[in-house]
Amino acid sequence: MEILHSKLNWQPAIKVVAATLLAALNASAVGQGQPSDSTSILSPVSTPADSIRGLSFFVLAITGVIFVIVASLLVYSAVKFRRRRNDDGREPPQIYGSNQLELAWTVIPVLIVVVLFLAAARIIHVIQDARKPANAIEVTVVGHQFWWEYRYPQLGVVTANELHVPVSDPKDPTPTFLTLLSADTDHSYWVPRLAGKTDLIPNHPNSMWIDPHETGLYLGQCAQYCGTQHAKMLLRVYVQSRADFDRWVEAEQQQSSPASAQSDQAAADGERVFETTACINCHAVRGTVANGRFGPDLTHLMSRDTIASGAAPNTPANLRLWIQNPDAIKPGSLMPAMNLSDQDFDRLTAYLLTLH
Ligand code: HEC
Ligand SMILES: [Cu+2]
Repeated sequence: MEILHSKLNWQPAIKVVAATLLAALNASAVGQGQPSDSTSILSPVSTPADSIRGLSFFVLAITGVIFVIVASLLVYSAVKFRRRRNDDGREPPQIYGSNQLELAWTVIPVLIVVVLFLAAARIIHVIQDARKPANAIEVTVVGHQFWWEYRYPQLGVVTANELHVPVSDPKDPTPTFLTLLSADTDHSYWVPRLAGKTDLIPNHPNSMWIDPHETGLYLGQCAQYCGTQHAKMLLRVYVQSRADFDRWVEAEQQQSSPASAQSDQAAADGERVFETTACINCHAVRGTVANGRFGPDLTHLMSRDTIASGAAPNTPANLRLWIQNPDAIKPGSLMPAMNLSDQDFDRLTAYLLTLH
């Protein structure tokens, strides 16, 4: 009894819960506070996402009208024909076989379903049967547990986790067509402001396209449970002006100059450690003996803002932590902790920092 009476003050607790919920909503809607970070399906910047939003509103409007009509009739009947105190208990008159009524409630729903079907079929056609213009950018996306590989076959560029595409001017569209493959299990590509979800399935190439008409960073997430670190398999799409994109491509096409050619002794030592340990079995650095494909291509590691598929910002401290103990950032990631000396980790980090 005493406990019941000692008045628990719930107000602060409720405030904390509300604030947390709001913060979570906010974070998912606007990322780091910039509108372009938003992942809201309600603010599309690309034709497929735009068509999907239009279709959703159309379906919502029709079903909304049906809901309002049915709910009003229901409430009206429940109130009007409720049992009253002076009720004589007799059944109301039973009416059978009204052809008009039967026809109406068969034909009208059939028509509604046909309209919804045609509207959806039209959008599916617009998105899936879009023709690829000659100047489209082509990217092959390979889903891995738990990161994204991006290959630009026309441009000779290979990178990871951060997709760069040019903005597409509606007057002179330069869309990007993605071929979706998987190296292991099912993943799903979903950047809500750019397009709907498409799965990456082993041995079954899928495709999708985007034509973002605003520059900015658009975020997404692997949308198909693919293992322990599925939640840290984040998507980052950088939509750039054509000039910025071309500059990025040109930089990515370069081989990085060997660290041994630079004056930094630690980096040169780190390069030797890198090339004599298992790193090279899983990672590629173009122009060196490292040509593994199990992990991300590291040729231009430092051109990326994040490491480990968006799990951490790409800072020297995070890089060192990552190679020493990947599980500290991404428990269950498929990169093993390498068990080297502290000095070797310092050297390796110095080397990685030269991979511009
Ligand atoms: C058994 C294969 C394997 C070995 C060996 C390995 N890695 Fe990795 N590495 C991976 C995988 C897989 C990832 C991606 C992990 C993820 O994001 O889930 C990765 C990610 C990385 C990243 C982050 C890249 C990015 O852009 O996100 C760096 C840096 C890296 N490894 C460096 C190294 C270094 C240095 C060594 C050697 C000391 C090494 N790795 C050894 C498989 C390996
Ligand atoms: Cu995945």
